[in-house]
Amino acid sequence: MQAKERYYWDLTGHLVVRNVLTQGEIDEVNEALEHVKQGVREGRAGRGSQGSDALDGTPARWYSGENLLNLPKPHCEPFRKLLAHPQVVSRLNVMCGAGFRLDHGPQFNNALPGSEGLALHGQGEPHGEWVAYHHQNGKTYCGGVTVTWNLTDCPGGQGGFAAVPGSHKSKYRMPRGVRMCDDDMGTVVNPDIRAGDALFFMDGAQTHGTLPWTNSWERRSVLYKYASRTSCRTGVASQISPPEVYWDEATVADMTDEERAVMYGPCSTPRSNGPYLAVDDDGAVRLENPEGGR
Ligand SMILES: O=C(O)CCC(=O)C(=O)O
Repeated sequence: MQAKERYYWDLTGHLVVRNVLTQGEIDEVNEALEHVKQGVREGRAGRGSQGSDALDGTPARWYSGENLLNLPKPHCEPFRKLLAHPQVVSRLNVMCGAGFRLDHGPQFNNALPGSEGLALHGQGEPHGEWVAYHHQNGKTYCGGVTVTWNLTDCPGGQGGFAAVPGSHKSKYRMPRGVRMCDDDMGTVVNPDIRAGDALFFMDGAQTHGTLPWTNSWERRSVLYKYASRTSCRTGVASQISPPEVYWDEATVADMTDEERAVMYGPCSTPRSNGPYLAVDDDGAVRLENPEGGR
């Protein structure tokens, strides 16, 4: 990662790297996407725009079938090639620190002309330490970074990814007009991104979302949701997080519910039914949500 890229990233919270894919590579991904088009679903009307006139449009369209990394060969191959692409590795090593990993995705956005936007979100509202950004002693760290591969042009100001540069350092609540993009005070940018460019953004730390797609062609963007080695962006992973799996049956056998609550494997549990502990006024440790993790 070049020093000037690092400067831009730290300052704004996102970065567009130009011409990462050749036309041949773009064609390869587009061809693979043709095989999953039947899995693209329209969301509920108004779900993304949340009543904002500025974000209004026809329902958003995301792919929701088999994981793109798990498609039958050869269709999974272009998506696997992007996963640990050298241009990604060299930057995520700086952005997230060594040992970053794919947390979820890849997700395919297939907006059609007139597709609605997505209300702005992120910027720590509520603060999520698992995706937060900080910098100290000349190093930056971000818990959650998304890399978006763009297979069609997204000209600036015509819809698609939008963000509030610098919002990852803001100390104040995002005003509703910014969230809804109907009174954004000029804070929202919709960067110019071309087919073959890779977009990196602080997914969670930076305020971001989507503006309605006003182009005459469809949007084809594939989003890879990475996390640093010490972050988890999704909740309890049912296969690997339970104490009996992360440790083993014998170690956690006969533990109290409170003891068991601290034996889970890594998970962010922000929106999941994970176990949380509290200390009563009399000093006793108890489960805040006795059904958590069950
Ligand atoms: O690329 C976009 O349209 C933004 C997607 C987004 O807001 C997200 O992935 O959280």
